[in-house]
Amino acid sequence: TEMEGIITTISGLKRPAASPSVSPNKKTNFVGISPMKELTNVKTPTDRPFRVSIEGNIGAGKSTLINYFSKMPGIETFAEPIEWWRNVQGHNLLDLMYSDIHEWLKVFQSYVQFTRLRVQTSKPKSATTTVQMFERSIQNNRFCFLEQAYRSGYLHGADYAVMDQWYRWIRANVDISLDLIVYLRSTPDVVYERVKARGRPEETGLPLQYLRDLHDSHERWLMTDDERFNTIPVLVLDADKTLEEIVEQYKRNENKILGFDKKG
Ligand code: D5M
Ligand code: MG
Repeated sequence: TEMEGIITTISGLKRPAASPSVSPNKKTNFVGISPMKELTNVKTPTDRPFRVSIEGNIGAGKSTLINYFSKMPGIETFAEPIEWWRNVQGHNLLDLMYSDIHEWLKVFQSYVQFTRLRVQTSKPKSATTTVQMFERSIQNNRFCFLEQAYRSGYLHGADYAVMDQWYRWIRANVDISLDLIVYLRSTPDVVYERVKARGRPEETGLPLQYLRDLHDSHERWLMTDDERFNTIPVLVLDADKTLEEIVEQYKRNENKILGFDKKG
């Protein structure tokens, strides 16, 4: 059936609007600053394209999904700007980060946030653009990687606080809203094998534990009903399957992924 392969379907569509006052004593998934929903000055334009972000662990199949949809008319796809990270005026920031994470994660986080903001605020290239599809998001950077970095002790509380302040200002003043998150949910051992097989030079020596932590971080962010962590609807797909089966899931869920279910 159409539902096969979906663990949870659009878990957040009917969530009530978040109350701006959240008790500070309420149990939190987050170690540091709770990502409370804030009042924003930004009104999401009703005529902008449907914005969907593809999320998941390293090696989960995000690029495969992006490639699959990139050939369709009206859909603009934005692969992760990894080439920007590899060449910042000649510096390979991705490589520096993996070779000395304590030293380089800070500036890497800061640069990733900047590049994601640039990508996510792209004006539609044409009047016929109905969907903008992103490989990861500025929300991912804030609630997944930054959170993990702080939790793992790679970031000082002060670094974390500065990044959080930036994020809050951006959210309050720029339209970074997303309509849907597609979460390619995987098992760390499975993606570990894929990452090894892919053999991206910067990622050689990436420990399984890092992928486990990153997995937990995605789970805390997306597999929760607590609207302080995520207010965006989530479609969960099983990314442990073979590549062919994963593409089948994309096909079966095409209308949801492209927002056609919501219209009309
Ligand atoms: O690969 C994207 C690569 O970039 C992977 O090595 C993870 C890394 N990445 C992406 N965003 C961040 C942040 N914010 N912090 C640290 N590392 C990051 P992919 O296979 O597309 O997942
Ligand atoms: Mg990728």
